[in-house]
Amino acid sequence: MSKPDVLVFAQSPSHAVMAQLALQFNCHHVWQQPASQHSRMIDSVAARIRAVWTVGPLGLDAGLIARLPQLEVVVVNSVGVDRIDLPALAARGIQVSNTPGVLTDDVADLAVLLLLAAQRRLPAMDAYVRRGDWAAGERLQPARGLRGKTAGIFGFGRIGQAIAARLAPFGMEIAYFQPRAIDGVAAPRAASLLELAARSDYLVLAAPATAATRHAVDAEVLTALGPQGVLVNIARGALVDETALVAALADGRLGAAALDVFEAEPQVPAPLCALPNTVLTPHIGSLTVETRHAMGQLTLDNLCAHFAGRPLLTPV
Ligand code: 8YV
Repeated sequence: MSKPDVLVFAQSPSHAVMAQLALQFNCHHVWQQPASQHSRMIDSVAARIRAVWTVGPLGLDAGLIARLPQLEVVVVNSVGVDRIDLPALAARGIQVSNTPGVLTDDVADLAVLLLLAAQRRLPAMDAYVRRGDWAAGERLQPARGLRGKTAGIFGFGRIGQAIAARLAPFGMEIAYFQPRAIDGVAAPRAASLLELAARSDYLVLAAPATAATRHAVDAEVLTALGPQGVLVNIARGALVDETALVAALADGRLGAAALDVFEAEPQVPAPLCALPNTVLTPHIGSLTVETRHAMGQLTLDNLCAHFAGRPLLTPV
């Protein structure tokens, strides 16, 4: 029997995963082509495509879905599926999988790294040494300590709770907000995101991007977080009104921001790069050898399960 045709939009850095994918499927690697060739390449194989392999940040829109008449399954090598048109897929009974769980630890670790880097002004301190300011006797102001401060976590699912578990041993108080209260957790739930921001020194975003969370972190929330407050975002750029964020950071209503995700990534607003009170990373929460292998393997296992007539392991 011939191998199922799969449209592959993004490479996994795991060679083992890519090798298994090539062995078991007839792969059409869109990512290997220059962007100008994508449409032509997709058209040339569209009629045969039974599966799509993609990642959350790239997404999959209704227009492309409509071009694939034989599509049965979409495997997303990410946990976030906010850019995948789920209603368009559901309307055709096309199954979708993602990669929950396997990236939790690394993403939570990055949240802590960003929080500490913003708190202790790591990029500025590194620059201070490299510029020779230390040797020149330039004065330094002390940072603020973590013990006794409150970390407010917006979105208290797997990743939010893993961040809380890492921050509590620093002597921090933890609070969270999300619409649904979670039973059996010690952390108190704030009545709203605004209330969470007002009681927090650090506001850490770990919520999914949805219509309800889009720009939830607005000027009012940022002002409530305050001049000593720090915003940390390892979730999705769409959660934050970036124009309001730039304004709050520039006029001192907000202390600092540490961001791994941006609304129009890989484009990062120039003012965020120019501000001294930001720490910026290029969406690397899950970017470790181990986690990217585990994500790729889970994505592949979902694909294999579908074509073996078994249920998806991690359906969306
Ligand atoms: C990216 C993420 O998917 O899982 C998610 O939702 O945002 C990241 O892990 C990754 O960069 C894409 O491979």
